[in-house]
Amino acid sequence: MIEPSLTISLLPPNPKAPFILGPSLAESITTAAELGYPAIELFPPNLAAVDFVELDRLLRRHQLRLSTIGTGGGWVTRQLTLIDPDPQIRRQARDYIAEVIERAAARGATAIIGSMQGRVGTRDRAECLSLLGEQLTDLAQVAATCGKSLFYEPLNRYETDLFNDLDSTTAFLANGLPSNLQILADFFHMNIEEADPAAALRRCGQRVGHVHFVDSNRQVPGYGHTDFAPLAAALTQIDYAGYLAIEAFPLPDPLTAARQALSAFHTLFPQK
Ligand code: LER
Ligand code: MN
Repeated sequence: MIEPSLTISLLPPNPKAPFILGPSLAESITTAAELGYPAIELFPPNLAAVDFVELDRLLRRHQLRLSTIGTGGGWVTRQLTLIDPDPQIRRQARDYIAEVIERAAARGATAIIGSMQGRVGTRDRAECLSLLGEQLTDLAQVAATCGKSLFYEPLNRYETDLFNDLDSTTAFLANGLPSNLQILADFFHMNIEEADPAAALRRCGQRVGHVHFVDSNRQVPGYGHTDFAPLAAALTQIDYAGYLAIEAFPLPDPLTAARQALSAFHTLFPQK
């Protein structure tokens, strides 16, 4: 089954960051449940910022699931990346993501690696890819021990020079990396990088593990110019059965954005 999930950031509110609700966990979870969302995606600045006892209590009380936890806080607040030239920083990045994987898995959720992948810049690309491959293999093993996948997200060219589209990411992962590494297809990045986003989804097939459901301008679906019907058809065709997480700017305001995204979701995937 394809289901929507609403992003909650625990960072101070910022209309330029692609998260709908936050920073109060209690208020955000209550709102997500009242609007009719079945799940949330959490973006914490770090793990100390998450009161997991409170999170579990709120999820239970509102019968919501945790779909995913983003690790980007490790980059935003500590500038940690998996391919940093300094082995100590690489180790800290790995340890942070490993802990997110375990905390997420304890709640049935999956961790996301987005901006913590880093950038090659002026360094040797082969060396950076080798570091990335080693780190992802290690972290995929941590996820496998918890019985979970690990989501790796290709980002547009302005955010990384590692992998920008689904084909190159698939080729990298298929070259000997663990099969529980799945791809997060973010429709905003895909709008910039893919010649034909629906065809790219179809080629990626079962490797698609998670989706960021967002319009061309990073607003919620319906506020940009993406044609979502072919994307929804492609997801159905590949038997996608995961979440569509609304990772978008909270515009014109968080509540309107959350309602609009849910309505766009139900139009594309009518309940049978
Ligand atoms: C994270 O999911 C993402 O899409 C990146 O652009 C970082 O914000
Ligand atoms: Mn994303």
